[in-house]
Amino acid sequence: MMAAAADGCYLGLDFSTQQLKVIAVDHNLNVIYQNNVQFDDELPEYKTQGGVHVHGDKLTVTSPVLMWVQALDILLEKMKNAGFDFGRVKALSGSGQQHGSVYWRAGARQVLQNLAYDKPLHELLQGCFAVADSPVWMDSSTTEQCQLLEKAAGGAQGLAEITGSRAYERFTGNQIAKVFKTSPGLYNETEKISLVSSFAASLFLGDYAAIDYSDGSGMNLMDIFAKQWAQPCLRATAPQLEEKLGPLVPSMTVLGSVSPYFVRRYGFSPDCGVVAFTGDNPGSLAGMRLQEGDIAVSLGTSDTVFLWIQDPKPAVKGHIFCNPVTSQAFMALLCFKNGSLTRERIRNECAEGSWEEFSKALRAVPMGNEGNIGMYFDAMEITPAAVGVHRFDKDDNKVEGFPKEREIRAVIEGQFLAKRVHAEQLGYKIIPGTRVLATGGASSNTDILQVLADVFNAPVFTIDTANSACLGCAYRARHGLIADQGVRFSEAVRDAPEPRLAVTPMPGAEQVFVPLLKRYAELEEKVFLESKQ
Ligand code: 5FX
Repeated sequence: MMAAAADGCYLGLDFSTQQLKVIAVDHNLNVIYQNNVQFDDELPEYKTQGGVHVHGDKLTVTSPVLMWVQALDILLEKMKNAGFDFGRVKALSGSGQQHGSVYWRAGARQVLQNLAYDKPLHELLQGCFAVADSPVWMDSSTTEQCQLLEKAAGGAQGLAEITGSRAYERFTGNQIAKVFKTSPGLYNETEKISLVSSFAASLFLGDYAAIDYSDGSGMNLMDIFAKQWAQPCLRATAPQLEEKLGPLVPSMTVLGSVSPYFVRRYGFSPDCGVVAFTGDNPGSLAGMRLQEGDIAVSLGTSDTVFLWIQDPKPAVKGHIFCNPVTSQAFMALLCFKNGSLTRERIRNECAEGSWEEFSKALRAVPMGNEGNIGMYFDAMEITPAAVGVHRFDKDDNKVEGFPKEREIRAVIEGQFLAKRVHAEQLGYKIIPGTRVLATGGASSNTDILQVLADVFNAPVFTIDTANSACLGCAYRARHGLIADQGVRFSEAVRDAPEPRLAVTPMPGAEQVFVPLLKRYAELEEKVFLESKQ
């Protein structure tokens, strides 16, 4: 029997690096169920550490694809045993770690379309993968392939202007090129290549699922503006690639209904829709309900920034992806390696290891740090590729050190100036109504958030993102069912919990930080060029 609309619920799944997660939300977007399967602990026979195998060269990193399939068997059994009513699920969607790839052997589609419901998926699909160990995002073994691809696309900037990113080792095209080069036999046996996201959608669909625009943007193979495969990139990667990749679709597409296997084995409704799966970062953008002008800043071991961008300018730093909740916009992703470890080092050296003392110092020195600027790249930074500590006085002279309180303000202001500078270089614009959404460890410190609000001249909200990709995909499942009626994602998720307002910018912040942003950009470029020599 069909569940009444008000009884309906939506599932979001996240095939992430270390675990498979599920969240169910009801019609009002309240979370009604969540569970997970940890790969290392619950599937020890695959002998992964953190969900992956790091190979002898330390550069090659893979995960067994059958482990992901078996994790889904376990998760659905857990849900069944907990009495979860699959018949209520009106639609499901999901996300996968970005960039990873799955190689389906010729004949696998037939198997997917004819799954016997009395057997678990991992038994049925055992012979379906030409490459048993899928390359994942942690792999960095494809430098040679990256160089060849950039050459074919007119250089790093040329490639970025087509695909949204310069060549990155972990991006799928370069991984596919390596499979073709090192195992041409396996490549030729492959009838279909999926991303982790579209592979997971294929399991539910009982057929090959299309790659969505947003996760497809993490491959170095897609023209993100034309929303088509970029032919020069395909040609430079491997033969017959377009056939193996199949079509690209908008991220909110309903791909079809769940396969009869799930109806008979678990009691899903035959009408339960499968909405295109996407990457975990796009999934998080949906979970945080980022809107035009918003920026999300995750303050963790490394700091990550997500942006909603209307008119992107791809660069050799950062990534532009198609936006997962509307085909009319883009998102950008920036990674900063020196995050909380650097903040903690300065806290230990300048505030006797105390966050309270650290906060006191932030309050004691006026915003703008009297024109002093610092860059603290303890480890080789990603954005920009530079290393070392670099301090400048108000006249841009290099200085050896700052007094302790100034050093504390310099590290926090420097980190946030960098985020705004690089965001704006990618085409991001702060507009009236812009919100900064802060997450991660340091987002519990209001004095740090005050600096963030001042540098962006925008209010800062805090948000819990522990499961944002998974939650975002439950929201996307709901939106997918009504997107073709012209309902926007933001309207579909209006009832979801709001982020909490933490701080607003101080009066005069913009006047202080506009000149500092300009100086920071120039000084950082100088540091970057010096680092290259
Ligand atoms: C993004 O480009 C990444 O490589 C990672 O954030 C993965 O998506 C993690 F799953």
